[in-house]
Amino acid sequence: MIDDLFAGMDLYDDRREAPAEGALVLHGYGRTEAPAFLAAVGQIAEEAPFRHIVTPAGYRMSVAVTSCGPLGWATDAQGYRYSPIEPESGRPWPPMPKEFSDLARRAAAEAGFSGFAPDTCLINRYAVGSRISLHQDKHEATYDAPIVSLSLGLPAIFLFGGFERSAPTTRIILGHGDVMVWGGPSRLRYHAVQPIKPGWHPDTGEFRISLTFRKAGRPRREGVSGA
Ligand code: MD6
Ligand code: FE
Repeated sequence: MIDDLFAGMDLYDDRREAPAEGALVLHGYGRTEAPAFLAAVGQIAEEAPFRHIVTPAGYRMSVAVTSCGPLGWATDAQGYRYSPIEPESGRPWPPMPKEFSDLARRAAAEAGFSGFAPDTCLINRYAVGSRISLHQDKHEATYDAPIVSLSLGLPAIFLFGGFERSAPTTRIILGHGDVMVWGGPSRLRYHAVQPIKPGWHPDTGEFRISLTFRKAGRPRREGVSGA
């Protein structure tokens, strides 16, 4: 059944879906950039290797992560946080390639969020069977900016929910090159990634890679001295 759905995907290569107000799926939006982006991810991972995050509760996540940009995703006994330093190496995260932030800014603008300037790009690597359970993204200093995610490689079933964990979810298939934006009234919607199904993609092999762009740090208050 699902295989049939995936088999039909090419027919709908650049279709757009708006699962809720403030949310937009741009199928195929990053397909042209994908090979260069994957090469850049390989370079970033040489400097800041993919690591399996161990949650504050001691659970080792199945998804491996790294980051680029001024801030990166870190976790320790105190919980999750954004840090300018990669905790294992003590060094700053690799810079965010301009092509990454440009794509994120253009995609955000398509969804009505102009001027998006991400200060972090979280790179997730999902092996077959890896998943992320239902959660809200709320570790950022401001919810004014949207979240932009680019999917590469094996497809994922993304569940897009409501404002309570128990709310019904919409299933969205995110394939290679698909971009999803959620912000404004949808910024705090619960979401999840279902376990990645076995498969093989010519560009990523047995993995799904997602790049998620966020404005994590303090909003710049322009014109306010000392801000
Ligand atoms: C995705 N990731 O990889 C969705 N959220 O497509 C997330 O929703 C996410 O990977 C917060 C922190 C890390 C994540
Ligand atoms: Fe999330």
